[in-house]
Amino acid sequence: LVASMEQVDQTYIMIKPDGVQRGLVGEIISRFEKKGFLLKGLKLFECTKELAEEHYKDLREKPFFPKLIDYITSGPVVCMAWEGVGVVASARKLIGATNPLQAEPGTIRGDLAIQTGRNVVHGSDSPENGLREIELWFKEGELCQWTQVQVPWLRE
Ligand code: FUP
Repeated sequence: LVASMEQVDQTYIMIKPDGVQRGLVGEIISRFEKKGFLLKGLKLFECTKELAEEHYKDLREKPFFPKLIDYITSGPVVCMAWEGVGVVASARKLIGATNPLQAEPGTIRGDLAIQTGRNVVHGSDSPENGLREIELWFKEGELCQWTQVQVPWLRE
């Protein structure tokens, strides 16, 4: 079976405070759900400054870093862990470019946002960061080990 030899990855997806405030939670979750990935974890969560800083530690030298931390901690976020073959790159395609004005129509940012500083959603940029971020945002016991009923017609 070719499928069983493929690497199953996990990605951390987060609806940022603007997405929650604007009532886009269902719309955004729905796009990942309809794509067919496996949902492993989901929670509404108010994150601390420390957690936001750890999450975005690679950007700490950037001039926009303090504003980014204020934004991410300005209200509840929705944390999600999604699993599947190719889920990291595919989720980034569903999300679209960092600057929503450059994001293609049909992507989440392309359809729902206009500013980089209010781009409604985060997605891990590599399988390594997917694992790192899921570990950072979820506690043990918050992820579910379950198998999806094989949806007819989703896979050959
Ligand atoms: P992405 O992987 O698309 O989330 O983009 P980055 O990791 O480069 O940036 C993370 C977040 O920093 C963005 F979602 C928004 C913020 N950011 C700014 O506010 N200004 C910038 O010029 C770049 C990023």
